Amino acid sequence: MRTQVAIIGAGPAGLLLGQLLTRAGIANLIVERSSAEHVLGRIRAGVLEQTTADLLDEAGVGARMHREGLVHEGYELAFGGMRHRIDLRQLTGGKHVVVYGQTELTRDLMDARRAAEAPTVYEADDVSLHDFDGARPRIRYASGGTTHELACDFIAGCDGYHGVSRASVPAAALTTYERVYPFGWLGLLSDTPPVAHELVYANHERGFALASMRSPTRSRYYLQCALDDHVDRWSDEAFWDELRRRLDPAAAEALVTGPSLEKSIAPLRSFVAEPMRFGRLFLAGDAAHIVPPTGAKGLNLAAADVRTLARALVEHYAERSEAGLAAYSDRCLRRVWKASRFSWWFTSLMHRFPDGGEIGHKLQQAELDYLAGSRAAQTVMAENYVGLPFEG
Ligand code: FAS
Ligand code: PHB
Repeated sequence: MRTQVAIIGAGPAGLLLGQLLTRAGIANLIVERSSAEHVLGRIRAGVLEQTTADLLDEAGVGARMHREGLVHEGYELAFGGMRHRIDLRQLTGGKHVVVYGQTELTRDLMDARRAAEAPTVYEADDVSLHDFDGARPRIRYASGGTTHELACDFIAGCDGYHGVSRASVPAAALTTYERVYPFGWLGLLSDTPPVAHELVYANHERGFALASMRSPTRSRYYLQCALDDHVDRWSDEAFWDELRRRLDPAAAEALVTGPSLEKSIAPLRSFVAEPMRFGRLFLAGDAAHIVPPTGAKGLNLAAADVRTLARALVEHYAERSEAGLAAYSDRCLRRVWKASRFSWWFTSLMHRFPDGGEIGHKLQQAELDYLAGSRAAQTVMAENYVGLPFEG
């Protein structure tokens, strides 16, 4: 078997890359370890930068996002019992974000791929990468009890943090940077109306909380929890009680509770692998970098990588130019490191650090108090939250 681009992973990065390549007439095949249902069952990101929304339009999959997504022109910071709004539109000269769940974005991409009859192998086992440092890369995988080999021109490693792509790169060729945070996020999804029209990020002495949403009738909440915590220890009632304690009084009063549709704990880390290219293997999305979800950057960085890679591959095939492929890693990493910094800063500002002591909380309160009163500080925060402009 042969294709032009072999894509490993059918998460947002792999599916979005596949969609952009298919629309450009570049043959591609996606191999995915899990079933499509399992991929859709993972509840993850909720906020799209405008550049990500624009890319979905470019990929021809933005229609439902425009119908069902929620345009948010600001969000609120809750601390000291009060809420302070960050006016994204005013502070960034008109920009906003779109609240649209990763699950729905993934569903739209799967539907588009099916409609284009582009090949996807789900529940592929034992995926392995070969000869990507040469001119004739290949991947192997097992499906339906048979081992398949796929020759290709390029391999896109879109298989996330635990995937096989980055793991296939010789250790000596890779430099990794990692910071593991001393807490996780306990997330809950419920068919209840959100506590507010916009997202509320809460800094509380008991720990961080986030009130997000998926629609006017579906809410997504997060509580900072201990690294050794377990989701089975949290009844719905215990979750709601703790959330009320951490939200400001107005939000706690407005909180509508109900049965959880999903509850899970995610660890938080900052991780970057350099470079993101190895011969004819290109890493994109979580395969190359992880950010703490506080800044809502993970999914948006994956989309930014894919935008850069798709353009470079189109340039290679249509114009026989290698410039985009040569610049891919450096171009992506400049954006990745800026988003990593913002995500680290926002996480450090909003969470209770076990070894931070009382002074840690006091310093956070001082920064939040400064932020609430400084247009300059709010502008810096808003520019990063809506997503920095692309270079070139
Ligand atoms: P993904 O991990 O989404 O997709 C990789 C795909 O590759 C998966 O489908 C996997 O099954 C497949 N795969 C792995 N190994 C393979 C192999 N050997 N062979 C074939 N396929 C393989 N971001 C936010 O902005 N906000 C959030 O609130 C948020 N919450 C998150 C919660 C969790 C638990 C996690 C893990 C991430 C969260 N993220 C969040 C980040 C998340 O949204 C990612 O940034 C986004 O999924 C990145 O997409 P991909 O790079 O496609 O990686
Ligand atoms: C979400 O709704 O899942 C979400 C929103 C904003 C964040 C993180 C997660 O910063």
